[in-house]
Amino acid sequence: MKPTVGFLGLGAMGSLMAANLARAGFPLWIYNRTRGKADAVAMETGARVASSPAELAGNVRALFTMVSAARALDDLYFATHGLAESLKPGTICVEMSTVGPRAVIELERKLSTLGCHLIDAPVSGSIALARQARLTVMVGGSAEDLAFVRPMLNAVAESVFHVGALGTGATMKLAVNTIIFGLNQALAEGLVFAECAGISRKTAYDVIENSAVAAPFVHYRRDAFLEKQNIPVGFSLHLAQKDLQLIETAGRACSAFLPQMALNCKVITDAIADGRGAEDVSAVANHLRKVSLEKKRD
Ligand code: NA7
Repeated sequence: MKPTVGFLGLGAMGSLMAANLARAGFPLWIYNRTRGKADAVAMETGARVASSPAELAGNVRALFTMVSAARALDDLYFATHGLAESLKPGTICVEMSTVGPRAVIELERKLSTLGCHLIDAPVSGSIALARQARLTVMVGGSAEDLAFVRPMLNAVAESVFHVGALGTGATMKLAVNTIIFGLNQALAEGLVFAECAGISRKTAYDVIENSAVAAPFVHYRRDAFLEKQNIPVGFSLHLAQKDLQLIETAGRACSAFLPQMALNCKVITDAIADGRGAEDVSAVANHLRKVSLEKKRD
């Protein structure tokens, strides 16, 4: 009999990951602040919906959190009827959001007083990869705790890396994201440069996608950059700014010199000030188009 697991945070990524855990045969309890999303996952998977994080905590051997920010994590654990009210000693808590190493280490300090174990296991990969259970997971924490949850991580991921001690998974995720934001910025810039010189956007993208820089990111962001209709926001500029601020803090803590990150942060902050915060990160290209047009008029 597989151990019963819990999953909290059923947003765009979390709902797909929880469904894959259920598909792999793990008895599953789920919780989401907005109940309707949990009911939808339950309809699809047969998972049991907890009425509070506390109810979920009392029923599981391991639990997974996938939320938008450290504040959300704090609410799930420590608000009234939060996880901390009924976590059993020995429960393994797996933190999969992008919250940075400081939040993870702070959380571990509190959970250790309850006799619970924490590992950080953020993910890299698109919504499509989450659906196909082909994410990459980077883990910080003890090898023993990882061994216990590895079959569960294998249910959502293609690759699971043990990076090192607690917090290193969270840091590694930020290192990957600083490259993602660099790629996003470079792609937007190359595209807008070509367009300003009179080359069609589609032609420019076709060339980039078949050139030496054709990383998987360039392929799966094609529709977003070519602005096809009805493409959902994959990753908002507000979320990108949150991640870049986490990268800045974590980089400063270890004296890493990150000039590309600083520039990407500035461009994204300018795009948000221009009213684009809720748009997809590919909207950086629209921001560059607008500034380029203004320069042309000057
Ligand atoms: P989404 O789709 O924006 O989902 C965010 C989830 O976080 C969603 O379940 C939210 O619940 C939950 N959330 C946000 N704030 C809170 C608070 N205060 N309390 C409880 N739950 C909360 O994000 P993704 O699934 O795409 O991504 C999640 C992580 O992966 C994130 O760290 C990214 O950086 C990468 P709601 O449904 O709004 O009630």
